[in-house]
Amino acid sequence: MMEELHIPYDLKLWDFPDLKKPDFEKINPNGRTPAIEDPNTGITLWESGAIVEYLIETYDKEKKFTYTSTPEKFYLQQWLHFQVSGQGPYFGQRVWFNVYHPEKVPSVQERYAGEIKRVLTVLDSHLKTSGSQYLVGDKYTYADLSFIPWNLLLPFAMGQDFEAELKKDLPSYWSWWERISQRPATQKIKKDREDAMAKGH
Ligand SMILES: N[C@@H](CCC(=O)N[C@@H](CS)C(=O)NCC(=O)O)C(=O)O
Repeated sequence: MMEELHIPYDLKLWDFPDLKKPDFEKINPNGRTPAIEDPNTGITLWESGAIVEYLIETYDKEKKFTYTSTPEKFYLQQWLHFQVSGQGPYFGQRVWFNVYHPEKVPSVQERYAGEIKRVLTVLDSHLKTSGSQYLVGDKYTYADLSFIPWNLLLPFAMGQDFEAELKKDLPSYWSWWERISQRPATQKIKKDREDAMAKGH
């Protein structure tokens, strides 16, 4: 969101064990990323959905990535809530049980793999039915954007062949994903994240 809005920012990377220590818990008592500190307003904020809404309301003065009309503004909230409660947790649990959990539990790994495909199928059928290029109306908004960080991790969460499967099975989703993932702001954060992961973060 900050890249799209051209808001200058410093990115501070935290390693997982440090998130549950006092230095980070002062920023987010829930000990999870993302969180922001905005020196322009003095606000400290956590929960990705609240951060996105704050950035839009504070910095998107031209309403480039949002709507103020009804019902569009509520549809934006609907997709953001779906991302936060539907996409984020399922994708996150898949990564946890695939990569970090001390035992392999195939039925649990399959459960979250199935949920990932189901969540993406919801996006696909909406895009197919609406015939629109974006989730709400014909404008790229914070609703589309909110799905990017987890989607970029799909090859890591689901394996390298998964994107070919999506291209075949969910064509409306796939053309939407190509459209939004090719944006310069998305490419920039993708590279930043790959560089951070290569350095062991
Ligand atoms: N509902 C939160 C979820 C945050 C979340 O799960 N963050 C993960 C990012 S990978 C995290 O910090 N995990 C590390 C941990 O739980 O220790 C949001 O949307 O901001």
